[in-house]
Amino acid sequence: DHGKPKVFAAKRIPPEALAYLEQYCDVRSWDGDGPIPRERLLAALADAEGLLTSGDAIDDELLARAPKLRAVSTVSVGYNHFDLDAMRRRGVVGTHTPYVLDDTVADLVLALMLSAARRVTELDAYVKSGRWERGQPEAALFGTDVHHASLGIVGLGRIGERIAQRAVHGFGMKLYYHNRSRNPEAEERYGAQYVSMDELLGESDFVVLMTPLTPKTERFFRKEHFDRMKPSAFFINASRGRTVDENALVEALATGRIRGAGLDVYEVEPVDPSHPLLAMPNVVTLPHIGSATAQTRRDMALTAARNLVASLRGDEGAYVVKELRS
Ligand code: 8YV
Repeated sequence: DHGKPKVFAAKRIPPEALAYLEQYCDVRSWDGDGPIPRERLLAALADAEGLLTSGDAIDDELLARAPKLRAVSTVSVGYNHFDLDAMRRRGVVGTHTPYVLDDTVADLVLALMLSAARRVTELDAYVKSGRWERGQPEAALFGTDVHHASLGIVGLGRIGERIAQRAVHGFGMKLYYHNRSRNPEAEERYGAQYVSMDELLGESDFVVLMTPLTPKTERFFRKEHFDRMKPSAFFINASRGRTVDENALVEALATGRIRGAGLDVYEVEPVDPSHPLLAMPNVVTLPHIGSATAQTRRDMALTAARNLVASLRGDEGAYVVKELRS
């Protein structure tokens, strides 16, 4: 492998992606179960020029132990694990995997909305536990309609637009959104109404968080936001758990301040089995699987491999994160 840049793959990737990477790079991989221990990762980077990761913190500590590192490619669209200032200071390129997962995540958000509203997980347990003894389930187990309800998307970006397409064209929903900046295409295409956060919270039967996790969005959704929501409303989060004050979410659900929730992400992951959210029948809990279909995870890994090779070769076409674009 003389002359090929040394790269370290800190997570297992599908064979197609590994084969692509090995065409152009001298690849070493972590092949253990679960995330690579931090010290093993730092030691593995001593002579690496490229790193493929999906969540390891790329910070001063790591960069100091990787003197030859030029490019980091994350197999994710979110890159809150990138310390952008540290990477910029050392001239390290960071890339991510937008677009390939937009529809898969949007499907999962609709699954969370439908499951929470129609009480799918609760009623699945009802049937499987033998409690369905006679006739129709009683009215106390009835759910909430999704069709023609109102949807408020906080963070209407690429994934948000795919959610809007499903909600508006598939379920006839009325769409509100709140963003840092306007999204005229979505307003045109889906009749999305740009409203204040207050108005979105007061009008929406479903509130969907789809913002990236940044210093500005860390725990931005708090008690005051839940207090503004309709008591019949559902809260859906498939972006990052740390965009919400999770204690405020627990309190809003425990006090009946909101009707229910559908969650794919949590402040700490994996979520602790004793976490109060897991004991709430009106909360649908999934293990951060928004993009986790075989096809999409293969596409993400291939995109990440291509990003890494392009970054190391100075080729065009890598999805460099916007804050690190030259
Ligand atoms: C990733 C995700 O699989 O793409 C993202 O940002 O949240 C998921 O698709 C996850 O981040 C990997 O750790």
